[in-house]
Amino acid sequence: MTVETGPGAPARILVVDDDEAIRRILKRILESAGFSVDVAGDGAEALGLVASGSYDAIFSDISMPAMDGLAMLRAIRRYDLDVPVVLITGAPAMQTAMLAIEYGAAGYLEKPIEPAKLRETAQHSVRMHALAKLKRRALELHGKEGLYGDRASAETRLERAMERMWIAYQPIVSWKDRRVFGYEALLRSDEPSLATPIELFRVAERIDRVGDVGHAIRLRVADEITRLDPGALLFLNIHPKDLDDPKFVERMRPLLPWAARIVLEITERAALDEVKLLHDTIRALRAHGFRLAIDDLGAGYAGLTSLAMVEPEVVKLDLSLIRDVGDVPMKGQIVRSMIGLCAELGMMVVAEGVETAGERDAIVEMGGDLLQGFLFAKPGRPFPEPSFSPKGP
Ligand code: G
Ligand code: MN
Repeated sequence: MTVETGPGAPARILVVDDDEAIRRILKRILESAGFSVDVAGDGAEALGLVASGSYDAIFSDISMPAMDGLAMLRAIRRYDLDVPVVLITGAPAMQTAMLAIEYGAAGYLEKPIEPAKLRETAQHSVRMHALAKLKRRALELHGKEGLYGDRASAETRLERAMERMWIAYQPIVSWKDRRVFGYEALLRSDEPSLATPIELFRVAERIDRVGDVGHAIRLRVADEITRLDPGALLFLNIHPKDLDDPKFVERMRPLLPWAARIVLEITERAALDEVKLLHDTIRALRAHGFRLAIDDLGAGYAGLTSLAMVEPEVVKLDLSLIRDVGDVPMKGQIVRSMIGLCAELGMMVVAEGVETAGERDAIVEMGGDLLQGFLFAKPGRPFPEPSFSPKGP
């Protein structure tokens, strides 16, 4: 059996441990599972190998003389931003394990290592790496948009916009079932200069009111979800700043009764590794029953962080990847592989911004089923019915 990441070549794994016997055992288990395995006896040797070759995953002991696993992890990131590093801990060291995740480890394994668990983790890491690499390629397909536009009287304009805000809902459909899978809630305002969420949040960020805007949205959604068909999920965007607010989970209270029907979307457009409380917030949200999605995948930051830290239930492919997906071979390849990998990782995939029957058919042919976009319905007052006719509305 061979574990492949691309055409032909088996996935490459590096094992780092100062104990020769452990290196040999791990190598044998992984090789019998079809991986190509190199070993290193310490951090310095490992770094030399990483600098000169590329690996799909690295398994490393945490406590080693000279350079420990965490220090090595930091050094590795200078050569390779994406490669998943799984740290191996001796004693049940929750503290170290959490630290490892904070430093960007893809996961950790406890000794003694069970072969099945090792193989499964290797397989998972290799797929995560492939997905991270695809994301980086997706980013290269398009340039990034500019960020700022300065204006005065932000306070007043934000107040006015908030008084005139409403929530638009856009259906996400299951194409094979021809039914509504859920709705994404989208902020709108009748204040013309701040009509879109991007502009409104840009101003809110400047005057530190992001938390209040989010709260107002959630209150409105909590009210409107009572009228939503119980079979439909509700997708709600979360601002990255919210994730760093110690009061955030408490402020989600109005939505707690519906947590099991709510998928919180975390955008890739922000750098999640700067969110210090990400880990705690995510854990608390999950404990309440919320599910999580990575939004705008393929449009934001490259790298593994968002996927590894969030391990989302749902991945939403950015509309820039979906546009003309059937006609641009490079996009087609990326999207097809993303859909396949997400399925293997147990993540649901939503294709965003589907505008034409051609895009829809291309995605469906690639194995995608959950679709959102103007082809089915524009965002509108609660709750617009999608159109399933061949050409769309
Ligand atoms: O970043 P996020 O994915 O949450 O934003 C969704 C945005 O995409 C909404 O503002 C929505 O109006 C817009 N949108 C939804 N469907 C389509 C579509 O088919 N085409 C385009 N161009 N935009 C869309
Ligand atoms: Mn979204």
